[in-house]
Amino acid sequence: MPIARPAASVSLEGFELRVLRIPLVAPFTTSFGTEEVREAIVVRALTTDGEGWGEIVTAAAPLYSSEYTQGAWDVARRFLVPALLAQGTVAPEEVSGVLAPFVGHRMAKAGIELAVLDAGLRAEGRVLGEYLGAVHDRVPSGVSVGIQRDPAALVDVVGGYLDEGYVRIKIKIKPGRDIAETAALREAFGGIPLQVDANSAYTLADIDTLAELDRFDLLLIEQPLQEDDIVDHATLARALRTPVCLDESIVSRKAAADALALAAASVVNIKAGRVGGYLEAVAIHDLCRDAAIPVWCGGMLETGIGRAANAALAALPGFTLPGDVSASSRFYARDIVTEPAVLEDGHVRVPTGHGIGVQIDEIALEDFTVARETVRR
Ligand code: OSB
Ligand code: MG
Repeated sequence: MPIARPAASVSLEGFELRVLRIPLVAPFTTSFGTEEVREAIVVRALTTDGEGWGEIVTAAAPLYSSEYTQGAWDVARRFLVPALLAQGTVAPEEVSGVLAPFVGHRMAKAGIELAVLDAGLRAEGRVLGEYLGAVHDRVPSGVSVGIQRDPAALVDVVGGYLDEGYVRIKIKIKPGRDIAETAALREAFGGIPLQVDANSAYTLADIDTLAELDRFDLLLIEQPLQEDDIVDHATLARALRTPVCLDESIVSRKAAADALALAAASVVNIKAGRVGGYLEAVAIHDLCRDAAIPVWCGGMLETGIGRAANAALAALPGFTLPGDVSASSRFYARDIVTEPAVLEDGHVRVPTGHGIGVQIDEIALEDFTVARETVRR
């Protein structure tokens, strides 16, 4: 369902941008590298009716996608923020149109749009989940597990998450760190809901290895090939029994429609940052729902800001698979919101406060800030 009732327009006075560096509880290793610190940009929209918060989910280096923190910082302060401030008054639903002339930079746009949306909803006393069309008050929580030293270490780490109550395990894989890892988890934990994420580490030349995964009854394999390999993903999908899910490739509703038309994916991971915002994410949810394609909510190691908004998004009816919507403690010993998301019976609550529904811990925010700039009208 498209957004039923638009949010209030806001009269913009400025935007505060901050780069944060928040230590992770443990290094997070994927096929493209290891992160020990989360570098994120927090956006504070300053309006005549109060503030709104958003998060730009870029990482320090352009390894997952072409976006990265310093690039997002530059495009935000030089182009995106000035374009919005030039409007003066803007409705949250108008933000993407105002920013559309600037090509790409979807994560930067998404974080700014969320700040404006949060400001508009808070000013009206409305809740993000209800605004987006949420139909659940809590969502099942899956966990994304990085590549470990060896399969035995992976079994240990996954065992800990299962003990905590996570209802679905996703492991990162790459060539040479795939079959033995998956086999070890099946051996140790039997038929748990399990999926793998390759972050583009394979090519069609690896089709035999990828077909070996078929014997493990995985929920899905996420993004085995490159971002622009839509036709190759379709070829691979025909050769595998394991459902192919796309992450990196789905950068917009157009990309989603094209992937579905080519049968390149039978499941879609939706990340608001990757697609340019929560409204675009809802549009992709809607088109996948119409096409009977299950979706789930991906994550980008969000702080409590993005984590709250992701829980709201994941509560829409088409999100029929558990998402990477984990507790704050999965990544952080200390978060920047006053009530970080916790795991309750394998689920995370959809916030019910106004806007994104969480309050900023200004002391933590200050402690993690490494750069800041305020751009005013
Ligand atoms: O591919 O889903 C991914 C984190 C950073 C970049 C890409 C990905 C991920 C994750 C973590 O898998 C998901 C989370 O935030 O829990
Ligand atoms: Mg992924």
